[in-house]
Amino acid sequence: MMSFRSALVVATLLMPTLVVAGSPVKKLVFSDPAGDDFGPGSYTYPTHAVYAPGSFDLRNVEITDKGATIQFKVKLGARIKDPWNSKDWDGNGFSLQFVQIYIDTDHKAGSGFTKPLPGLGGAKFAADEAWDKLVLISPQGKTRLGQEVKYKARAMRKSVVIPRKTRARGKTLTAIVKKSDLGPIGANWGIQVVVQSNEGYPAKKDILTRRVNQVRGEHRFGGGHDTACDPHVIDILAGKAKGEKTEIAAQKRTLAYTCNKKLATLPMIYASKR
Ligand SMILES: [Ca+2]
Ligand SMILES: [Ca+2]
Repeated sequence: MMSFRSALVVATLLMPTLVVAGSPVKKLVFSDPAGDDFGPGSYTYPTHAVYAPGSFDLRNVEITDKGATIQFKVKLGARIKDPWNSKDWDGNGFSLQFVQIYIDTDHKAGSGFTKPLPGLGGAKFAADEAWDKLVLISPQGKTRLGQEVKYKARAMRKSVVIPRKTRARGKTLTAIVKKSDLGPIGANWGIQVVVQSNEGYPAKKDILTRRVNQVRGEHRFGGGHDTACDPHVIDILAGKAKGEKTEIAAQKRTLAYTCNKKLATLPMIYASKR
């Protein structure tokens, strides 16, 4: 029989494991393959020269605990430029991209939102993968971004996190979020990262996103549908989000849609299940 003393030793040895399993983590990393910046498989970039190949091709996402802040780094397939001089509109040093990071913090059905932010066309999250927090990495200044969310997504506004700082360097966008706005990084968090394009003159109910039409235009994506029944997302995380080629097929499957019948699904990728 185990003595009280040795039982205590066993309990002490077990404890750190239990604590680690439920503890916050320092860092989460997700990757995405190259060349799948085409939504469900058919989308094409707008024709204007500013939309350089790879500009919306998601490659890598790093979420890092920095103490009082959480840092989000999103790497794309092309150098990030500022062709529309964002300084003129109180922007963040880039023009074209708009990245939305959806986080399921509790993995509970009925907790969170299954609809994405307005402007992603026909797309949903599964009921048990509803999002609780959304970090917006936009070239728009905080005031404009805050107003858009307040007026067009009133019910979601308390779950939307606007970073303290957003900047671009090389192929990478970096956003710094207050930890008090988000909480520590959970080992069981589910993540989805949607790459869209910043549209300063969006359709009435859309939040700063560029539409996808059937035929592409100078500033419209093509290969979708002229009503917003198609998912207005250019690249997303899919499969296990390790950057493997098979994730391209997984993305096509999950974004498959039929207008007025079946919405595209934005999957959550759970860090603990990869
Ligand atoms: Ca990609
Ligand atoms: Ca992808």
